[in-house]
Amino acid sequence: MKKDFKRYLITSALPYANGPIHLGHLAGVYVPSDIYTRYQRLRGKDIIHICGSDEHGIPITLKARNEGVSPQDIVDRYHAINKKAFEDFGISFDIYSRTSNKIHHETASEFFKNLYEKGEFLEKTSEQYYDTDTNTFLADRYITGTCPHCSNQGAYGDQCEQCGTSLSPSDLINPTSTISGSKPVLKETKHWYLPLDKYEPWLKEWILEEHKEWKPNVYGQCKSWIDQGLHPRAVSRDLDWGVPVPVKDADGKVLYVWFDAPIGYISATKELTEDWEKYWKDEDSRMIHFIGKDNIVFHCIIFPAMLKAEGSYILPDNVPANEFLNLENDKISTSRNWAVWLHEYLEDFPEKQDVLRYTLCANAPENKDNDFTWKDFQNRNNNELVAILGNFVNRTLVLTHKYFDGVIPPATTLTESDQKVLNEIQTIATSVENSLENFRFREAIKLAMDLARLGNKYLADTEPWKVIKNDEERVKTILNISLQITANLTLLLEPFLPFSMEKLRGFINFKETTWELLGNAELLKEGHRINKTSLLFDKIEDEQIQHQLDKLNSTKEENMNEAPVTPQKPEITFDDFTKMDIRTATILEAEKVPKTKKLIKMLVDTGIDQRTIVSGIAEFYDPEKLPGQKVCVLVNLAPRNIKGIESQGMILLSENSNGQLYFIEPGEDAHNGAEIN
Ligand code: B3M
Ligand code: ZN
Repeated sequence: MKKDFKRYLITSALPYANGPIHLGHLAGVYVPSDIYTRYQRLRGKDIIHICGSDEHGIPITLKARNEGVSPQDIVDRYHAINKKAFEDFGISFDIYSRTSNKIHHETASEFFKNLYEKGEFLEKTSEQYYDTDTNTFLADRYITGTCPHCSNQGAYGDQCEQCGTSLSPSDLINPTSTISGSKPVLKETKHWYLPLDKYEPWLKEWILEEHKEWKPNVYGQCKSWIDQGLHPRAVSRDLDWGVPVPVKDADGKVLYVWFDAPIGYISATKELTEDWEKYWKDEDSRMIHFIGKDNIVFHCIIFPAMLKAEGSYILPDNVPANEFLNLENDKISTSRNWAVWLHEYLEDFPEKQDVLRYTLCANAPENKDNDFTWKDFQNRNNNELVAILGNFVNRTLVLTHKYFDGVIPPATTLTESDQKVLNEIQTIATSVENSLENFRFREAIKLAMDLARLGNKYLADTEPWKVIKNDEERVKTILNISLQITANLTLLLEPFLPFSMEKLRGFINFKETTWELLGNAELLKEGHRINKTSLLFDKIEDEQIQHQLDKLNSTKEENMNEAPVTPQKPEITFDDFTKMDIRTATILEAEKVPKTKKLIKMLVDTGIDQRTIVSGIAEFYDPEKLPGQKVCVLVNLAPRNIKGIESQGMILLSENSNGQLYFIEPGEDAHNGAEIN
């Protein structure tokens, strides 16, 4: 942060109101944004946290069509569900608005009109895919086909979810209408385009020069977009759901959802406060967008270009986007029901919101995709929350009741090590602050737990339960210090574990929630009375974890039974088959192809020769572990150039129902070059 800002404007990505929220959403966006906001609030900052439902776009209309209900029915349903889920998990937005609101339609409409009148748009008629069965233009997710980059057959018209490339419908090979399954035709239509190319020099300067402090994953994605060259981007769609394009001759056209959704942050602020302009238009305001990695380009390039074109708004100062969270080693997927839905979690673990918040933060996908496992969840709870934090607090409070009737004893004489422990509180607090200011939430929560570790160690070192037998004065001091640590914990952990800290404040009868008090060794005064206590956390048993794993396993089985089987290909002769020369081979060397997500380059011993083969398996195999792996290779396939490397043959792979690829493995003792028939 370069300057001292007067106020903070925090936005969290507006989730589409087409389905419930799962723990991937929570980990990637809302737990970090909530921790950050709560922390700044404790510091007394002027801060607002904005969110709401994204209720436009094809994700909504598709869902409505699939269910045979209206888009409004869909957004009403999921807006209510998601709003409640966020509340249940203590995600403390100042407003959870929605983009179907009147105020949003007006704001987005005005924004568009403003740019239109300034001549900021290009107006262009072009041919686009059209579904004649349903009379619909096929944009974005209304159209699927094969990705030209990775050959994924289910790529969407706006993005390939397998390789992450952003696409337009004309990039797709074999395009098909998602609505009717028919082959689309081309038809002329007019749209408005934001000339991103015009903003390229400015974006280069603003991001690549002035925001080198952005997280490497964010900066890197922006750089790669800018380096590839920016092009005008359509900001309208032929659709009957959304904000109508507010100019003449625009019947049947609405604003592209990614044009209106970020304006939703502005409309929600307007709805929240009459004073909205001071957050959006004053250079002393610091805007921070919390998002997942698939939203980076929209928040770092397109929305800033829109704001710049408008001219009176501030720009985001940081966009701490996270990577994705996987679940038990597999991509979270709504369609495959491979997810943990927040409302279901709360049914199984009532009042354990903080355990999930804790696990998701401690294991957040900050710099790379990460995996959530139920085992890790159990370990974090049992070995950290129960064994460290809960244990320390419980011992302190129980002993205070037992020896001093629940009244804070005086700290009479401090030893040197007592003083050291007290000083350490401030040191820990400062390091937590530093991590939070830099959006390093995993580090922050680990450091914050160090205070509980410190307390535990202090009790273990001083052993008040033994000392009580012959030196009650000393025990008074020990417990006084332990109680001060406990009170400090309620402040330090409040952003991370708000439910438990509220409970703990109740136990110790302490009301302060001011960050500046951290480090204070007299938060609880001598003579102050604490309340009755109970356990702060309790153990999660193996059976509870097994129950979750069983649920996921039954999902997996259902998916397996439902996995679509492609129809049989046209008949071939035996001769056709024998033309293929497939051999047993062994991988000798393997390395990732730079600047690709999926490709691994291998040196393979086919028994005939040693040759180079490139294969799209980097998501499933670690190159370091590949040497020695036996594989089957189609050796007489004509060489192909893949990312500038000549690939001489093809390794045979099978795919499971989750899209995971596996080597087809020859028998253990098959020698290199053995034919496979
Ligand atoms: N609804 C996309 C998403 O949920 C989108 C975010 C909008 S933020 C302005 O991934
Ligand atoms: Zn792809």
